[in-house]
Amino acid sequence: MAKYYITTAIDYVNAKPHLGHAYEKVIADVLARWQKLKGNDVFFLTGTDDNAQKNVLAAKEAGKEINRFVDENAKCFKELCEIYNVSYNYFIRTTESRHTKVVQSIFLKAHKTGDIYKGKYEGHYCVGCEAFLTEKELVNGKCPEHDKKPEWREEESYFFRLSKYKNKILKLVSSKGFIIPNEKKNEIISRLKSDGLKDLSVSRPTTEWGVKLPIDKSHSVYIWYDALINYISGIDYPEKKFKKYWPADVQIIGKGINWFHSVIWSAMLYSARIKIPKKILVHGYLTIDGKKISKSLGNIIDPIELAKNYPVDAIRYFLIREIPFGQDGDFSEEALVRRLNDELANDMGNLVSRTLSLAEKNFKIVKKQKIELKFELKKIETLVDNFELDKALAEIFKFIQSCNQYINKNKVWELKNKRQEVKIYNLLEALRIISILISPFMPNTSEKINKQLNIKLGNLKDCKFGLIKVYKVKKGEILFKKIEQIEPPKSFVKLKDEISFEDFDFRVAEIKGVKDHPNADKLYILLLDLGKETADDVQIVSGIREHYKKEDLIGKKIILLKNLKEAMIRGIESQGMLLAVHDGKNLSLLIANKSRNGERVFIDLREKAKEVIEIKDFEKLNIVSKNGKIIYNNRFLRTEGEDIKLDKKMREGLRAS
Ligand code: ME8
Repeated sequence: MAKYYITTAIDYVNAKPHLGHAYEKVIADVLARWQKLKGNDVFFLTGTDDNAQKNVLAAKEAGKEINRFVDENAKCFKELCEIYNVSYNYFIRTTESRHTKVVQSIFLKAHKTGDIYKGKYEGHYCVGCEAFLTEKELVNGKCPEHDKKPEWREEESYFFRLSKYKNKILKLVSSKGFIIPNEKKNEIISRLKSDGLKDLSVSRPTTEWGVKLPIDKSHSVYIWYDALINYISGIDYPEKKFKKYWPADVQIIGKGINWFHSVIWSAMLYSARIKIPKKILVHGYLTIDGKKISKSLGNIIDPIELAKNYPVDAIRYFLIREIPFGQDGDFSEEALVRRLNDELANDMGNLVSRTLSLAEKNFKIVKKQKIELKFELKKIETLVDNFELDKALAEIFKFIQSCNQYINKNKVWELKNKRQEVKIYNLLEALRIISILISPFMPNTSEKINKQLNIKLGNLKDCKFGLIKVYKVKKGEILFKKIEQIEPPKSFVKLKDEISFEDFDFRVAEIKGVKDHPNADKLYILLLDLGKETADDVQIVSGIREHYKKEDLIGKKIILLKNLKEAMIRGIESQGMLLAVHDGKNLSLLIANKSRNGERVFIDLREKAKEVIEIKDFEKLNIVSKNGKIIYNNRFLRTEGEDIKLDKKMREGLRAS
């Protein structure tokens, strides 16, 4: 019995899981179950990346204490595994002390070898990637993965001598079969050749969250250095389990994190004198209308919700069958329903149902020597071993279709006695074999077929005709119910507003001057002082003339949406808009009289705002008044020194506009 150690990436818990996460875990599960079918001793590790800074930011945004926040989200990832039948052996969380200890010991090892030194780092940091990006990696100044402008960071840091391993890594990644598929291998080789390998900053001068640096308690370990180590801490490095299972046979990851695994992880292992994993298996992304499904892009599909609407096996089948391994694949409910109806309900469901109906009419079906059906086991095995899982499924379904043709061609339902029994025995054996072959892909369905056949699931070596001597079957429920094409799609696709509060640049602005608009009697032209940062005064056109006298406005510190696209309003340029609430009759400005001119208005986060906002974006933002104060998502809008208030007494719950 050979050992087989398989891992997935560990997921950030800054949000709940999305279908992309489910996709990766299902791939890993299919491979793990396939190896078990072969009789191998499998260890399957998955888990969560708890220590990331972006988890901290997300907790703040949600107004939750960080430990509670990561616990709650990690629970959802575990739940995802349960619902999707992901047969992991251990679910690692990087907040576990066993992990912390291993991270610190690997860091100390590298330090001892002379692979760690202190320096200073400056560069573009993308919190989405949790990585510094080079100028070259930016597209129009933005991170292409998250479509966001990175922050500029300058900080003291400990460095890992990644550069020292350049030649070793180049040789490793060029070796056959280390990175699969080939095009992902070539990407790494060409990046290594064109950019070389610079030393890597592996600490951050913060102790807010994460693993403390064992040599300097004022720093914590850089998230990727920390997270990658889960693959060995999850099997108790350096103890018995580690000795048994390491090196990993396959490490499955998405294409965006190939560099971290093929290059950085390998160098870390070289430095610690630990063996390198055998394979890095890189899958593509699940997309919607060609766009990567991700929290940052906001086009989330909640896999747990999805599984309430469709059988989990149908989703597993769809994910594997639809997407050629290594490529991106689009998810749509229509495509899922089509495959469910055509391939699962029609082809497979009908075969099972027809065969069982025929067989159930007989008290028992006894072994017959005449074998009339065939399938390509070797081919299927080779396809799975080459990770061409979509093709392997297609091959299994070819066998299913051939069985359906066999029933039709021979009109089995019309045959009598022995002639019919031969055919039914052939079909029952085919179903038994099919149930084995599909078991890694659709474990629930395989179990249902076995139950009807009244047998136990076999191993891969049992995929041959003539093993069962007597069948006494009992027809069960149909495997897959057809689903009417749904129009419009069900509501599980949660398109979050494309825009979030942090994209809005709200500033405190002092009213310096007020003029009547020459062409409109409800409008004022306001001159605003935004403090030192904005040298010139900002001019806006505003419809508050009916509600405020000019002299009452001078000196008020109002809230300005500064990055609103400039507009011409009745011939006068307006460079933003002020916030107010209006109940249909009265209007009150939002004010912050104690704040500095130009000060940013925020909830908790103070990330940079978007370059330009469209008015339609602003209309999606639900900022409302409550007790004279202003809230967004149950949180008070504020500046550094005060909460934003209403200038006049107004009715509750008015929306800022
Ligand atoms: O990258 N389709 O976490 P993560 C398919 N914590 N796969 C996707 C995907 C999509 N739309 N979006 C993400 C991290 N993934 C790190 C990993 S490992 C030591 C640390 C994949 O939650 C992604 O490529 O952003 C990765 O393999 C996994 O889901 C977790 O992504």
